[in-house]
Amino acid sequence: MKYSIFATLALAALGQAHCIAQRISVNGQDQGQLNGIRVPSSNNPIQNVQDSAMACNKGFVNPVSTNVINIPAGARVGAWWQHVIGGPQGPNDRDNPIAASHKGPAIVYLAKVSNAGTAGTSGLQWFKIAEDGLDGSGQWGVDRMIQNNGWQYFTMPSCVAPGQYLMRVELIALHSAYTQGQAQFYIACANINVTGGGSGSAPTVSFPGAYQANDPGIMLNIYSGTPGVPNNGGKPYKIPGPAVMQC
Ligand SMILES: *[C@@H]1O[C@H](CO)[C@@H](O)[C@H](O)[C@H]1NC(C)=O
Ligand SMILES: [Cu+2]
Repeated sequence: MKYSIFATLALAALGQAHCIAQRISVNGQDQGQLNGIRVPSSNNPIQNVQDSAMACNKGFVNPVSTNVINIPAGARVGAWWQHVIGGPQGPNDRDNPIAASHKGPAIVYLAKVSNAGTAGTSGLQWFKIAEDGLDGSGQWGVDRMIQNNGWQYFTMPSCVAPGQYLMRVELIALHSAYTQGQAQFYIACANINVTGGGSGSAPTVSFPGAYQANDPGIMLNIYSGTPGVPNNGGKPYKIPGPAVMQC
């Protein structure tokens, strides 16, 4: 039964068309592979919004980096996503940095901690510092990450209070999100020290807790309009979570 073998392999390949955040850049300076970031060893997404791994993922590469990356407030920051740790999975990997089917937003949160290198990830209060959803041309945050060769770029708000934080970078893939529980959450947390900055504030949330399985930005059919066009039927997309910090 050659056909069924091929079909099974194809499905398995699709099922693994995921990604892992593994590198941070600050104002164009690459901070190095696995440095200052808690990187999961599996590229499988989290799908249960109540999973404790919604904070910072789980199953980290060993040893986990305890280095802390200095980030000036106002800096242009990047998080590098690739299909597997190290980059593409083999030559001509069409699913690097992630399968193009995986449309959805790119989001960043911070949580204040006393020691970013060693802080635990439960019970933290997270505020949102950046989000990139669906634009008027039908492009998603994930599309922009792919166009930037895996870099999710954002700005560290100029008014963030100086000090140490966990920085939670997140992509949400919505291609199957028309079924509850099928949105895919890709998450990693970096250990950072914000320098400069100010005294800005923003609403905080918990992970898990901030998202519900039936949130309008988590359970929806992004193919609800023109068949095959993942633009949410031309309607605005509501990015999940609280409002972004404003300075
Ligand atoms: C954070 O930055 C401040 C200001 O530059 C510095 O004094 C402090 O040592 C840094 N902390 C860490 C953990 O890097
Ligand atoms: Cu996937």
